[in-house]
Amino acid sequence: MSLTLFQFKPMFGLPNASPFCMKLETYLRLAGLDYNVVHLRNRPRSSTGKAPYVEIDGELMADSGLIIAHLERSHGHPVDGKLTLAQRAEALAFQRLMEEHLYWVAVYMRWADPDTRPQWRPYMQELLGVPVFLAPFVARVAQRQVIKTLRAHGIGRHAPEVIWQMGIADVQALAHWLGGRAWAFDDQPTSLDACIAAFIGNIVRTPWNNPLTAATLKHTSLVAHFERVMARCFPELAA
Ligand SMILES: N[C@@H](CCC(=O)N[C@@H](CS)C(=O)NCC(=O)O)C(=O)O
Repeated sequence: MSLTLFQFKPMFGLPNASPFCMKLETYLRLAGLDYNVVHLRNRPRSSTGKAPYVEIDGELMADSGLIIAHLERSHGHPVDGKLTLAQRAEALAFQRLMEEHLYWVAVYMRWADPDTRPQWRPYMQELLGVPVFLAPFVARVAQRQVIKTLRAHGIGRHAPEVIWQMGIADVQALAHWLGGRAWAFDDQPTSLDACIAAFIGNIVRTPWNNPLTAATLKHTSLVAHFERVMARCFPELAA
């Protein structure tokens, strides 16, 4: 099988500043699948217009969750195969908590928080690959678009302190559920561990202060879990 992963370039000492890209790449490493990486310079050319996406034997496929499900099916369930139906249900519920709710608080943290917006600008410029003289203009347009999306989602209609509390509650639920366990289930990491590490890593490795990062750093078991996944899957980047 030939597999090419199209994703953003690494940032913040993380494999990826997109939790979805980091989740998928972590899964590929847990599964021991060979892949090439192409770093995106323009908007993703996937059917959804989002990253990550992959080309598998000439076929394009988008969405980290659908890609993982496809790879699990076609390779004999190398990562999640031992999970019971009840564990799969728990994994799906937490995946949705992170991807459909916590994600939007993280988007707010990175793109829209009026207190720290200027600090994100140089990273955004690097990520979007725009020339310096265009950066302020592109930053304004991109931020306006993100703020519109957050309002359309609904979360962006709340006051900042409410948005932070919503994200902090998600992280707290994850921390309480994981407790002191090394992995989400049993004695081996699964795709849920990839997802947790991708979201927690993207929150704790944010290089500026904000209430979500500060609260997450207090959950030392979650931070240790992220570092465990990094040491196992990305030793070249692990602290
Ligand atoms: N459900 C998708 C979500 C992917 C996603 O939202 N990717 C973001 C980066 S974190 C993206 O490509 N955004 C570009 C855009 O919305 O234009 C997945 O699991 O892959």
